[in-house]
Amino acid sequence: MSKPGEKILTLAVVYQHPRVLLGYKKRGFGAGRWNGFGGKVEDGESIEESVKRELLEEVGIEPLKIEEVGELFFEFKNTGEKSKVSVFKVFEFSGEERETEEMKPKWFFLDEIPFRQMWPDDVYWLPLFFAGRKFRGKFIFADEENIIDKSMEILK
Ligand code: 6OG
Repeated sequence: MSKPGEKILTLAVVYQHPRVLLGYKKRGFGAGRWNGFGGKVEDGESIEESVKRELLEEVGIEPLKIEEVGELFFEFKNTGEKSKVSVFKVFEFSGEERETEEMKPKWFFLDEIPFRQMWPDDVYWLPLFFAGRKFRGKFIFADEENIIDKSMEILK
């Protein structure tokens, strides 16, 4: 369920142990950071359909096996923006990842993840993601660099 003023977003991370596929965001919100793939859920589409569309648009792959593994709530004190991000794990896909106008993809080994060039919340939940846990987190940001409050709950 979404609350008034809260944006509903998806984030899909392709994980094929021991590597993870991330994208370097070239434009828009979060530009200059490595992240999974995703964006706003549009009117009339399901969350899963949105994940499929974003993966095709941003990196040219079609997910074949996905699972929703987490929920992240974000609030930015500087802009008042609030969002809810559904995090998906992509186990299998077809096609070959390619660079698009929005994202430059790259495979990383788990011990090479560029946390310093990622959103500051990622260091708290990505380890849970790789450990196969389900999670719910809430992060209050002062601005795009600084977290002022957080909570993380492991669901399973
Ligand atoms: P567009 O605005 O480009 O979608 N996203 C976040 N991802 C992480 N790891 N941390 C955050 O902390 C995030 N806030 C948003 C959701 C933005 C994409 O970025 C994700 C979307 O996949 C604040 O349509």
